[in-house]
Amino acid sequence: MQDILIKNGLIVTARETVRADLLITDGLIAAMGESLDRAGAVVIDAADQYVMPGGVDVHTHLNLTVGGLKVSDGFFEGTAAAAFGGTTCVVEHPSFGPAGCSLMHQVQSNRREAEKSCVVDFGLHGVFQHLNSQILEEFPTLLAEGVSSSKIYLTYDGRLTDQQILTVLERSKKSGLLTAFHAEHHDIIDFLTQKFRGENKQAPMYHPLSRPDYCEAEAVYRIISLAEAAGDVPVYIVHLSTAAGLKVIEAARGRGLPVYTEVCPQHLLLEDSCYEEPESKGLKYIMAPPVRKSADSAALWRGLAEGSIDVVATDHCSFTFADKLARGRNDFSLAPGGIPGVETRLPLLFSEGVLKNRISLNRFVEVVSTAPAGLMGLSPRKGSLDPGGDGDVVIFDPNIEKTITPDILRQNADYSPFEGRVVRGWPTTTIVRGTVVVQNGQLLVEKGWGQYISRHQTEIISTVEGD
Ligand code: DUC
Ligand code: ZN
Repeated sequence: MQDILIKNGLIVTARETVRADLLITDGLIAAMGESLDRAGAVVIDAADQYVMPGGVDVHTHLNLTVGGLKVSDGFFEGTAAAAFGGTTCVVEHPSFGPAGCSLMHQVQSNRREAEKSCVVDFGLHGVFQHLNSQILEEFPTLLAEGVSSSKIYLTYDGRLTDQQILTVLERSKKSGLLTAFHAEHHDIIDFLTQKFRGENKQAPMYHPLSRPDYCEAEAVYRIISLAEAAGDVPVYIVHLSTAAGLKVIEAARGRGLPVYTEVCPQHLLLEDSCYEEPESKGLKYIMAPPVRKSADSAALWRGLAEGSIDVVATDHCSFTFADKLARGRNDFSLAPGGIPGVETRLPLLFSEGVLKNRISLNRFVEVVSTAPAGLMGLSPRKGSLDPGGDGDVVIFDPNIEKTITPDILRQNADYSPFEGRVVRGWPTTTIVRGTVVVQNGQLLVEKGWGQYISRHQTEIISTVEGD
């Protein structure tokens, strides 16, 4: 493997911004300093560009199948899109598996598939869909296999009851596993959806109305209460979307409870008027939780800047507009939920966050790379440019201006929910473990270059008592 020397760039990490060169040897970060030299190294000139730790997206569904419908990308196309967007490691949330399957079932089947296909590194979350003694016995195996977090849904058919959640939380703390939560109140959503159907209110604009903000706030409050009862167990709320939910989280954090949160670009940048786009185009934005109001996005930006929101991930789940139309034209609730986003996360957050002075440049790196790597048990390999870590680097040109359209994106989707938005700042080179994966718009590695990353117990679960 050839050494790589990145010269003349501005190094940006969560901690600092320095003008320096960066040396990668044997796939690992070796040194940062002025006027570095290395015989035989491939030299990349990063003049006028930022050199940052590779993006870490800890919420993707690149391989999801739901209701017999598979997302449009799969691990190869999905991780190629990630690499084009400056992301060097993803952590996939697998779909629910066959009824009654073991906890390891979805992890093992997704790992087999991903190892053949990924072009960036990947980890896997576990997913709970029922609970029994066999599942409880699998907790240590999960961590031993590098799966240090698992998700519980409060909605959908695979949701757990409060009693089951208490059991999982208690056992997770003992076993050193972090529990992530999809926080929506199932019965309210079901009730409102049926009510709208009965009134013939089936256009996309009824999607956010069927999942009001109090559905999220109630679910977040319940999760935090259950975690408190189970012994102040750390919890991670995925895709927070509302000011009401954030308020609950901030109150809990104010009381010292270990509650961590992720937000996605769609909830920072889109407004619920999108559901009224003509010709059923509102279906493009069917996702759960839905796009909210501008007051919600404003609160989420504030939380991100102040630190009560820890991570920006994507919930990338690339159902095509064609599939959404085919199923949801006459009833929004039948359209598959999810949007593409893994490729546009860094440009959108830089352009809308840093350039609009909502977050600093170092906070940008923190929320797209360093914090998710730490919370999800990927550091010190991922998320920094510290010597000894993986040589995962994105070179990012802050002056490239692009208008987002599906044609300029690598992702295998027939639309982008951010279509028409002009952004400044785009990745030009993506390096994974010291190998250039994307440069000058070309994918330079074969399918399967990405490696499975065995994640360790996350740094926020410190009170392991053994299992
Ligand atoms: N919500 C979505 O919109 N898609 C995938 C999973 C989810 O919870
Ligand atoms: Zn998701």
